[in-house]
Amino acid sequence: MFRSLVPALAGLAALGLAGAASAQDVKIGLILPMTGPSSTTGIQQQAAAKLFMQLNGSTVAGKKVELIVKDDTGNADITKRLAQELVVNDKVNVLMGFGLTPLALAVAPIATQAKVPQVVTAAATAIITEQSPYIARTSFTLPQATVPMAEWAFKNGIKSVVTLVTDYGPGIDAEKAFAERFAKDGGKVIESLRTPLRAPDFAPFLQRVKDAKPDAVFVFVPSGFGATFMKQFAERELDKAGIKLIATGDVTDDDQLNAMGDAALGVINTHHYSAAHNSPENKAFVDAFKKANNGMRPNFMAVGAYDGMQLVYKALEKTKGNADGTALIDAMKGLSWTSVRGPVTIDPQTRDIIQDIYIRKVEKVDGELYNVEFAKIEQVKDPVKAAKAP
Ligand code: VNL
Repeated sequence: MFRSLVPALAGLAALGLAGAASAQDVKIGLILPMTGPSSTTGIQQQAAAKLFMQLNGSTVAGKKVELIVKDDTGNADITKRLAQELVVNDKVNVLMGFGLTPLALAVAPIATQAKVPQVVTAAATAIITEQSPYIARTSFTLPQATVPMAEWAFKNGIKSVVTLVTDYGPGIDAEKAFAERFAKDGGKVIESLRTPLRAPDFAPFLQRVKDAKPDAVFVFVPSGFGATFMKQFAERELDKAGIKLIATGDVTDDDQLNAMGDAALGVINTHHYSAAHNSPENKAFVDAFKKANNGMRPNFMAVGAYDGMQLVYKALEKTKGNADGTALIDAMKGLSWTSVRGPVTIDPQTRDIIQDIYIRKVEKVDGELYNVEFAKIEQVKDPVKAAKAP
């Protein structure tokens, strides 16, 4: 099969058809859940990657950049097959995307074996970047976003908490990071609840929270599930029972926040990006994104993909257009830029992103709900890896 291709390729080369385009092009295989339960992540990330190319051009360091988008539907077996096909058939120089942790993990061995950089723009379990030396991440880690929430909670009079997280990698990271930090400060997690990833019904869990009577419930659900959660939270009237809601910004996701209604008002949460972030770069980004996408507001997923593209472009500039996988991942280490979220750096040791984490409160601004930033912790590294560092 392989041998029979050789004469055909030689024939094409003789005609001047093969080689020319592929030697010049840099191909990015963007694998996302465009359909299925996490489709909002795919839709946001694809829109952002395309916008980046619209605004920055499709040529960098003399190379033409080609984006190939594939829908894995959120199924890790499909992600893996698509990554293999993109590497073997399309000869992509970069694999990008990965909407959920299991999807990112499924591709790590392929990145290692093929020596192709895997830029993780969404998935956020801390261990992901440790699964291959070819992984770099432009999203965040759950411990990075969660520790500041635990710190803020204790300082602001919350002494007992029930944690409620989605039962897989990022949720377990959030549960653990919250409990450790909160206990260290003197707080008490009185119950740790985990909800299923698929088709979650939060009602019975919220009833258990209500019965436990904590000062607050700390919640993580992945992007796309916040609205369902908030509806059930409001129905159970936990607020009227005096139980505060605190969360990572995945819950008060910009993609759905406006649809959540007044139940979300006042929720304190911590994250790395808000569409309301006050900077000229972000204002221009939000305007351009809305304009290109029928008014859709960008969320933190969009920004992860926008910065994923930024990272590849910056790495190509640094290598002067050399798209060799090892050269590219090496070039990514230590890169810094002003993201629409604020200043960021790819940690040269861990290949995770170092960024500001903001404490925000859901407020109405000009009739729309936003996560309004009121404090920030500067240049936060993933605390799990920072604790392990020599
Ligand atoms: C993950 C983490 C996915 C945070 C998310 O939304 C999120 C993950 C889809 O690592 O699977 O908000």
